[in-house]
Amino acid sequence: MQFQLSDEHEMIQKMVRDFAKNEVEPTAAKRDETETYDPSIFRKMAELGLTGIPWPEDVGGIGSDYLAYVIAVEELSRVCASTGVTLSAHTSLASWPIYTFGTDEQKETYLRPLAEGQKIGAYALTESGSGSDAGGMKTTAVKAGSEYVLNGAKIFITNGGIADYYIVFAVTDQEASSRNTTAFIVEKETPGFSVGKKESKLGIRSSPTTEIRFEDCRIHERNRLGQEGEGFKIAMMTLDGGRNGIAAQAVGIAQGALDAAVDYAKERKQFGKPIIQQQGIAFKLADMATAIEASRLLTYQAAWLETKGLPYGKESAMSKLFAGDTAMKVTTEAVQIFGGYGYTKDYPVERYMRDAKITQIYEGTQEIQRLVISRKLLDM
Ligand code: COS
Repeated sequence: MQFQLSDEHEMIQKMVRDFAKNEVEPTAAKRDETETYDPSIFRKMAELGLTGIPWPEDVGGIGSDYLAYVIAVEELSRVCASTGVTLSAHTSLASWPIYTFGTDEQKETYLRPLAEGQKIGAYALTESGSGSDAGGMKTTAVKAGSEYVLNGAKIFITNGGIADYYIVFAVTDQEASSRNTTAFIVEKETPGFSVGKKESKLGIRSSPTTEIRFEDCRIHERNRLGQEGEGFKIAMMTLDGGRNGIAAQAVGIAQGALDAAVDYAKERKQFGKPIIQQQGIAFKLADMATAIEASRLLTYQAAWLETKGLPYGKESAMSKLFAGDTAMKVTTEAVQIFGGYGYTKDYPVERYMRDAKITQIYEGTQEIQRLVISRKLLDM
């Protein structure tokens, strides 16, 4: 066992930290306020190779691993959680299933441009009537010759509207159980595909979240991902890794809030001395730092397991559960340390607190993570 990052991981960490500081942080508050997605940031991430971190070079990636990927999401989220989730959904939710289940042709046609960052990816599972009960989806895909005709709508799609390719799950056999679901790669230009309502959100406001619709949307069978009926398993396996990306986002948000709180506590004086010299504040900071470190270790461990080809579903549910709760607690404490100033937009901690909340909800609520963990424990 060793707890040291390799030279390659340290190099990626430094590169993303510098990039985040210089290119992402300066506009983070403004983009949050105006709910604006900035495509130039994704383009710059592509130039640095961040859009294809874990994929081999022969499919357009940089040949690194899942640990490097979560480090990148963490460092981006430390200054801007919206940018963190843009990369996380693109990598874990869209590129991963193509890398894992795609044919050689699908990898060449879709994974390569995603990995190289010429295209953006998204994942479409949730519907208005099926959130936690993902198997209850109603979107259908009916076979017609060599095509499938998709009808229905998906909601809360991260990268909605900005994505070029969507991994879409639809019921292919309505007579069978709702599990009889199939996955498809849908291009945004496909007739019958459209982007619906854009959500106005509490946090991650510069990451677009939209509805997407399918009206007699014809998808050729060469764009079916995996086998017919294999979609629910693909959806679940994709989320196993995606959850660790969200854990990394939560670690980054919490670290960003702690950094701000430490700096503030060193400067701010009350009762004639810096507040950091007061035990109530110093101990709060100690608890925050300890919870963040534990979250980081869980997250890096799950990424390491995935890189080694070992089971990681339970561990990534644990990392998201613990890191998400930590992010919420730490950011709330950071606002408390800033006092009244923390409640204003003059400081970044209120943004961190708003951004943290979603890490307890998306890619499976904390309740779903407990379900996944307990089922693994009880072998159910
Ligand atoms: N990997 C591989 N296969 C999996 C799996 C996983 N992680 N999880 C479930 N499966 C398989 C099961 O093995 C089962 O296969 P069989 O039908 O061959 O036995 C099938 O999928 C159905 O599994 P299960 O019975 O556990 O399904 P449930 O309806 O009970 O749902 C939960 C399981 C609740 C865990 C699932 O619906 C879930 O994760 N919900 C949350 C969805 C979510 O995270 N949404 C956010 C979307 S992104 S913002």
